[in-house]
Amino acid sequence: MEPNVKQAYEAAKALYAQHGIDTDEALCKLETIKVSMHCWQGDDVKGFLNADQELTGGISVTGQYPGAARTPEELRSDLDKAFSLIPGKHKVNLHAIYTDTDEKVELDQLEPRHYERWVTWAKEQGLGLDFNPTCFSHEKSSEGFTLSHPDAEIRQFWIDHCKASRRIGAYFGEQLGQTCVTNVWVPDGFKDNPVDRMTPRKRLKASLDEVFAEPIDPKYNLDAVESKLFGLGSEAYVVGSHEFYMGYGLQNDKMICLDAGHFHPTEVISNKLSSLALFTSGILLHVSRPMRWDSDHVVIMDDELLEIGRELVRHDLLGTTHIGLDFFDASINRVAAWVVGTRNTIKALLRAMLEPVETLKKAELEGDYTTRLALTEEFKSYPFGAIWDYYCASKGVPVREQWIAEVKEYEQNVLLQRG
Ligand code: RNT
Ligand code: ZN
Repeated sequence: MEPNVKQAYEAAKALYAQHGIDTDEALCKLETIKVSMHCWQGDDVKGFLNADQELTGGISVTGQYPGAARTPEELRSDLDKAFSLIPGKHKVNLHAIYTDTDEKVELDQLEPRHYERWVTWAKEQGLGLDFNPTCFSHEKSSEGFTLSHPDAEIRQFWIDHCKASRRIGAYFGEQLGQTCVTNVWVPDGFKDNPVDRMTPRKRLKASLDEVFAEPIDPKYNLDAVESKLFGLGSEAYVVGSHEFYMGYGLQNDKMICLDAGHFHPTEVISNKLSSLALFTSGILLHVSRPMRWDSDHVVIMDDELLEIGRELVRHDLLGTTHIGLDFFDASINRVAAWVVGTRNTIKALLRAMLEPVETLKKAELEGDYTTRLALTEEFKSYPFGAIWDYYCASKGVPVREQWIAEVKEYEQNVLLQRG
C-alpha cells in the first residue's frame, strides 16, 4: 500500500473517532456486503439465447459504444475485468437469455444444465448468482402481455418459463452455497387507457400463484416480484403496478423489488424502505438512476444513492436487503459503467457507515433540529475518501481513478478487437 494512502487513512480515522465512529469496524462490515452486478450492462440486454431478437418490453438501451460482449466467454471476461477493479466479493445477476449452451432451447424448457458453465465460473471466482426469467424480447411477448395475456396458451408458456427459472435459481443456490434471488418482472401493460384494469391483474395474480406453487427451499432460492409505473408502450397502464405487487408480496411472502426508476419522478425508493421493512422479511433493490423517466442511467453518487445507503445502514437492513443493480448504458465503455455504478453503490454504504447517527438521532429526539442540520452538512465534507482509498488498497484494487487506465488498456487490447 502506498504510504500516503495509509497516512491519510490514519488521519481520517482519528477525525471520525472523535465522533465515536470506528472506521476499522465500518470496513469489516462493508466487506460482508454483496452487490449483485447485473450481467446485462455488458451486452445491452441482448443475451445469447435469441440474440438477434430486438429488445422489447418497454425498456431501451441507447448508444453504440464498441466492444459489447458477443459470447458468454466474452461477457465473463468483461465481468472478471470489472470485478478486478471493485473491492469485495459480490454476485452476478443473470437473466434467462444468458444461457451458455450449444443446444437450441425454448424459454419454457430451460434447465440448470444450460447455465452450468456460469456456475463453474462463479465457483472459481467465489461469486454468487442471482436470476431473472426473461419475459420480453420474444415473439410470445410481442403483444405486450405475458403472464397476464388473455390467451391461456401464451400465459402457460410464460408460467412454465418462470417455473423453470425458479428451479435454475435453486440450482445456483445449492451449487454455490449462497441463496439465489430470482426476480420476476413482466412488461405487461397498455399504451392507451384501458377499459378493464382489473381482469389483467386477476390473470397475473393467478399466473403468479402457479409460478410459485412448487415449494423451493428458501435456503437456495428466494423469490421477488418487481413492479413498475410505466414503460415505453405501456404508458397508460402497467398490470404489475406497485400496489399490485405490494399486495401480492405481502400476502404470499414474496420479496418486493424496488427499482429506483419505477416510480413517479419525485418519488424515491429510499423513503419506502423503513415502511416495507416493517412488514416483510426481506427486500430486493434495483439500484438505478432514472433521468426524467426510467432511463436506467449508470448509478452515480447522487442524493438518492446516499439516502438509500443511509436507510440500509441506519435501520440495520443490510442483512435482509438484497442489493441489485439495474442500468444499461451503451454510450460509454460497458466495463467502466459497471465499475462506476458498483463502486459508487459500495461507497455510498461506506459513507452512511461513517455518519454520527447516534448523535444525530439524539439531536432529533430532543428537538434540536439546528444540530441535526448543521452536523449533517459538516459531515458531507468529512474525509470519507481517505477511508475508501484505504479500503480499495487493502482489497488489492486500484485506488481512486487509477482504474480508468486499466479499463482503457482492456478496451484497446480486448474490446476494440471485437468485430
Ligand atoms: C425493467 C425492469 C427490469 C429490467 C431487467 C433487464 O423496467 O427494471 O428489472 O431492467 O430485467
Ligand atoms: Zn429493474
